[in-house]
Amino acid sequence: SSTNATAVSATGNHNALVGEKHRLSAEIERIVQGHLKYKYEDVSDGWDLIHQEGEMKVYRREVEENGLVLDPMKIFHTIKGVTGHEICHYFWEFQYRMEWETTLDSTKIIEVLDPQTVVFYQVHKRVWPAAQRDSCFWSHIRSFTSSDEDQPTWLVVNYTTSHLLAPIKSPQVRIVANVALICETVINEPPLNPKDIKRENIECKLTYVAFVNPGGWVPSAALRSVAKREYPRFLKRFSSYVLEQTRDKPILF
Ligand code: H15
Repeated sequence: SSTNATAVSATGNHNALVGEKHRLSAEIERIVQGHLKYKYEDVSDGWDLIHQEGEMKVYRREVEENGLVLDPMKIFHTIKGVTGHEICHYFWEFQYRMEWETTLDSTKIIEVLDPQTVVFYQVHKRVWPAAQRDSCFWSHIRSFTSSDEDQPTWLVVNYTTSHLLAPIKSPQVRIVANVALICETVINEPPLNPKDIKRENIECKLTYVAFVNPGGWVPSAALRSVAKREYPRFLKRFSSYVLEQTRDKPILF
């Protein structure tokens, strides 16, 4: 249940119209394009496959800066029976967050920038022996169609931002992150009439990338073992949540 999920009344931005420019438009464009380019970077060099389970492959690149672990993560997964639109819908929409997230104490929307972009403030569960963490990030959802494919690609990007409604209050430590979920929909053995496409004909190929700076100090070994356990756990739980939510609903292309 979403007892800890509070929506601040669709805040001050009365100009939240589709396509409308706002103070974060240029940054969002730059970060989104960066992810799309990076998505095709291959994982053979410098990346370690740290977990594999069914269709899911979890890669990590070990990076440390001043003794702080900043390991980028890259996960590939294929989920049968759902579309990329459905996966991104349940990942982006505030109302479902507390139903699949197990690593949060609370989540709220503190600003609506446009119909595809909101600012979240989240308090994270203490998963390691250190100060509690929080995060403040814009979250943007979009779809686009490249010429050689009929199904659109869907993507959600979560990117740390500062906000007047989310001041840093020590001893709480702020997580800095740049996370993207990119989804492509594949239709297998497409029936002649698109109306006849069944869930058994579709699958979603997803890429989840995370650049996370946990802030403060965290022991490297502890953080790495938490990450190795928690990322696959999140993707398994989230994908079964989406399967369960969509099972008896019409397909959202
Ligand atoms: O992506 C995930 N969750 C979303 C929606 O809640 C938020 C996330 C984000 C986190 C921090 C800052 C900005 C945005 O995108 C699923 C996250 C699964 C995390 C698995 C736990 C890993 C523990 C080690 C890293 C600590 C930082 C948490 C990401």
